[in-house]
Amino acid sequence: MVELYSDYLGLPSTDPSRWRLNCTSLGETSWKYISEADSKKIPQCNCTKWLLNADNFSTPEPDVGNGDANFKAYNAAYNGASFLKLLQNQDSGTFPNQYKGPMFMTICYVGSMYVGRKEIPECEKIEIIRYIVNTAHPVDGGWGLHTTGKSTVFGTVLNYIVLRLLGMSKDHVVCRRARSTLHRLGGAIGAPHWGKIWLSILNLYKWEGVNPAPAEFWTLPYIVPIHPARWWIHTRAIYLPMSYLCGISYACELTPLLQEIRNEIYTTNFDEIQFSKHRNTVCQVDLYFPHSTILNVINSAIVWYQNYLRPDWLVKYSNKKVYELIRKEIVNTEYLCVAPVSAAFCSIVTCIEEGADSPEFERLMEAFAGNVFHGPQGMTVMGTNGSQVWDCSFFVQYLFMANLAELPEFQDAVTNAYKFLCRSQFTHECVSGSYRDKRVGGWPFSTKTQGYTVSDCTAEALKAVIMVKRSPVFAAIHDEISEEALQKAIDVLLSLQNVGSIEYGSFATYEKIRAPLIMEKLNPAEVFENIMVEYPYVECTDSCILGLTYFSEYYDYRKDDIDHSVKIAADYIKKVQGKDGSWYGCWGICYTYAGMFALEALYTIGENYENSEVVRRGCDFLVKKQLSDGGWSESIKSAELMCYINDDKGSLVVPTSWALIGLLLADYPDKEVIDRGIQLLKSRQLRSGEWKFEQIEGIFNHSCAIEYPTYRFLFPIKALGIYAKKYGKRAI
Ligand code: LAN
Repeated sequence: MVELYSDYLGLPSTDPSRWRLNCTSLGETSWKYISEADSKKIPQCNCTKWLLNADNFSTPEPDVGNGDANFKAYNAAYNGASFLKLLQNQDSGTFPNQYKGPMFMTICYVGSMYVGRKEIPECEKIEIIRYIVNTAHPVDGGWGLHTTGKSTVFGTVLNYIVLRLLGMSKDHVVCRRARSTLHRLGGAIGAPHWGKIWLSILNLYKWEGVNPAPAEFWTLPYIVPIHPARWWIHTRAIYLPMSYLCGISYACELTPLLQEIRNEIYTTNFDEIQFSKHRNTVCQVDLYFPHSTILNVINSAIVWYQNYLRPDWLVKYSNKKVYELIRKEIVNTEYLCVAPVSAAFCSIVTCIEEGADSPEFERLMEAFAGNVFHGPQGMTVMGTNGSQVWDCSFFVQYLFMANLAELPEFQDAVTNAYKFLCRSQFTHECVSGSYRDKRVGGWPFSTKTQGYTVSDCTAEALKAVIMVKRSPVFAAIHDEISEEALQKAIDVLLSLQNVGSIEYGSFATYEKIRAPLIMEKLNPAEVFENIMVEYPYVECTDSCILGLTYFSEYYDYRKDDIDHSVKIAADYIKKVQGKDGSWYGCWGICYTYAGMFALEALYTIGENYENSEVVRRGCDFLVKKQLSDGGWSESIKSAELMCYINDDKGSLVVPTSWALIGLLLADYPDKEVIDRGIQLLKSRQLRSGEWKFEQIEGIFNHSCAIEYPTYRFLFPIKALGIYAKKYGKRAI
């Protein structure tokens, strides 16, 4: 059992056996704390027990367990899949998990509820406090941008405020330690832009000290290259409601509690702070991406314009346009919004426009529950409302790749995941005027409700669905999705490929690149990089190749277009390979992640170690990084510093699997290298088939780590399965 800081401190906790996870057929989750009497009547499902670390979680008893003399890679893949099957939710077919890591999300829930004067249920309060306490930095008691980061002003001030809003006393040791770290870092005055925005909304800072986000941008014609609708989906979704709030300098009512907090988070007296001088004051520890000079000049000009020229009517006019767009986002995502940060700001705007008691605000807060997730350390707000489609696509594919999907004992699990994918494909377009692309045929990362197509999620889901449709064993469910629906997915994928000169052939995340990459110079967020516009991503490009090539193996639709698309995508991948043979990954950590994707893409177009220089260099890079125990290890620092760095913890299961998959698919000739990696994966597996959490696997925007709890099952199963398929069931 992990020792939790909250237990050590004697903080209250709820009874894990009373929590129930509700999951709709579309994969939307919400947690309910039921009464003791009900909890005796309504059973808690096995996957929920696992999520909460319950003692009575029942694990499979394997035929051949780890430690037995004839325990081979095949058995390890089999046991891993048997274990993962237990984590599948029966109502949806998904693998619900606490998709956590970022430490600036919980304020979104607690802050909007506070602004709307809605009470958070006691059971949630207790668990949110526990999560924050349990993720405090062990040495200084502060919080970082993400759970494994150093303490920053951003993380510390926001989580401190959450604790205080939820009722923790300022004299509690947790608050005292956090406050002293916050003061050591210079106090709340050094919060980055988004931190300052939250502080201002909560009346803990003054808007004149916040860099501007003028709503007027939204009134420009789309043809203007810097129009916000050309920005990356997340950034524009966040700046949209933010610009409304900036425009009216919204601050919630100053309650006695907020008054107290004002006196706690600064190193000087609140009333003496000249906020307008602190627009650009950002603590050095927080600063990952400093402002460009051009941004500072533009900001000063806008501030001057806002102070001396800006007519009231223009603010009203722009905010009206902004609110219309917010309404469209709400409709397109059934009140969820693209992700929690924008959801919170949209909720606050709605609260202002419609009132705290309006059904609109209530529905937004209800939908927000999809982002709130419980776990052994407590409850938190996740990076998105889950990773449902992404996980199910991999589950289906990797069970096929490991020759397990068609075994009777896995057919139900594959069927459930497949049906979920079929239900999750987009079937209707966004309302017009939302600045959104056509989405029918696409797939999202999480749920259909969330509503945003992602290029690689579409490609991976498409591949998974075709695998089931090609298998005679699954004949009864082939018609769950029509061939025409697959063709629509192809249309979406082809429409997403970039054709600009620098990024020719690549794929970005949600849309084609809509604005020049140089726009990054205007990135105001200070703590993230590559957020302004879409960028070409090697992993997304790789996945798209997988989806496109797999489709065209079995169907004739748009063959020439697909061939051309795959060719230019592969050229792009080759072009961006580093001199040392590596690829830099943006969504997983980091070179091992991207290496796997690139080598798999090249494998599908027939390139391997024998016949391709690019593949050879890719493999040699990975092999050089193998550690003496046969495993691979990669640290989040790789992503931040853009060079390969091992993690302090030594070999890790997930990067080892990534490297092995790349080498196996590339037909790397030295089997000894691969055998040693396979041994490591086997040695880390428990007899039940489980692999325990070792290290955070994902990243975004170069600086923020995020956990993918299913990766430590999916990728070892894939690696072990491909190995067993290639070298036989009796190989090590
Ligand atoms: C994700 C998670 C999944 C991820 C992959 C599918 C793995 C990737 O290949 C494409 C990009 C995507 C969809 C992605 C984009 C950015 C997200 C949504 C996240 C990393 C999860 C959280 C993050 C979101 C931007 C968080 C909000 C913070 C901002 C800096 C805007």
